Amino acid sequence: MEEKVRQIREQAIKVIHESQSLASLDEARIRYLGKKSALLELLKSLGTLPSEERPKIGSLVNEAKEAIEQALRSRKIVLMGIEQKQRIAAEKIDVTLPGKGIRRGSSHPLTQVMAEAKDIFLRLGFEIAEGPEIETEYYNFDGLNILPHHPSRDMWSTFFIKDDVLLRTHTSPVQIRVMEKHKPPLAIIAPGRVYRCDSDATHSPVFHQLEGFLVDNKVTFGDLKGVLTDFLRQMFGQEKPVRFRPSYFPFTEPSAEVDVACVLCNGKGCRLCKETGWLEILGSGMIDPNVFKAVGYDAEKVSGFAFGMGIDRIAMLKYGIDNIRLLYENDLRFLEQF
Ligand code: FA5
Repeated sequence: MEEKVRQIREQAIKVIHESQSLASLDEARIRYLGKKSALLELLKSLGTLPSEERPKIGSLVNEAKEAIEQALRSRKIVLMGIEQKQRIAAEKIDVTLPGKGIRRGSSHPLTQVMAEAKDIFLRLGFEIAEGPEIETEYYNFDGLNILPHHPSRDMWSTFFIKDDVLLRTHTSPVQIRVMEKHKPPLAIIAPGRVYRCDSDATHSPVFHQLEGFLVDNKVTFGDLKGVLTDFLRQMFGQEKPVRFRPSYFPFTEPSAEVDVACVLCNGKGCRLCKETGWLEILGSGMIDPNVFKAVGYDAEKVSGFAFGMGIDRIAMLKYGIDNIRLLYENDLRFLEQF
């Protein structure tokens, strides 16, 4: 019996030392210490031995069990170390491989031009105001002296939502909204998206305007020209040909539009500028007394100028873009150039 216990113990320790993986070590544990192991069978058969032999064999079996458990623990530590090393070697990153590279994005040209235009006016002391893109007929037209049934309404091809509600056709409604709430002096810009039923190389059904207006008690047309000339020089540089041209808007009197030399022909005349050599970028003028009346100002005491510029047109002129649609197609080959 003693010999049998010794044999089991030696064989178990040998098998444990020779185990090459945690899985085979676990198999050895089940085989030598599990419910069906030879050692457990021996313990169960202790009762069949003469009583004077039982304590001795019992303690031999227990010693063998402890020795096997100790061998299992030590081998497990060794095997875990080996397996960890193998895993680290397999997962090793080759830092010399070329990287995937990060593609850098950039702001949309319209965002860039809008930011630049806002910056110029903020430096001149203007503050930013906003208004809704879904407007009422009153703010888009009536308040701006564009009365119902007056032919001047045809200047804006309007998307109506219902009788009195429309997509704003310009940013000028913000003039009324701000002046209704605040007293002069005011120097405000209102950037935003506007909508018109228009579409060709220089007209888009959705485009961007930047409205500006300044109201105080002795504002002159000279102030309007000074501010806009300063803006145009900062935006396009000293060299770019620009011109002021008399015009008409129901909410300004007198009125003027500003043109910049055409992006495609630089003034010679082509299909884009309809052979004029110029592209119109903004409308402007001295605020009409009827607008002041609509917001409750005393038209005898206050005066002011206003302008509304097309940001898309400015982007076309600045970057030499010959079709406004390119700004809305989101073609990465186009956008990556900015
Ligand atoms: C207006 O919208 C006036 N509210 C501007 C104004 C404000 C005048 C304050 C006086 C005082 P107009 O319709 O001309 O004006 O548009 C102004 C500018 O928006 C144009 O000069 C042009 O640059 C741009 N624009 C007009 N329609 C389109 C369009 N469909 N697509 C792209 N840009 C456009």
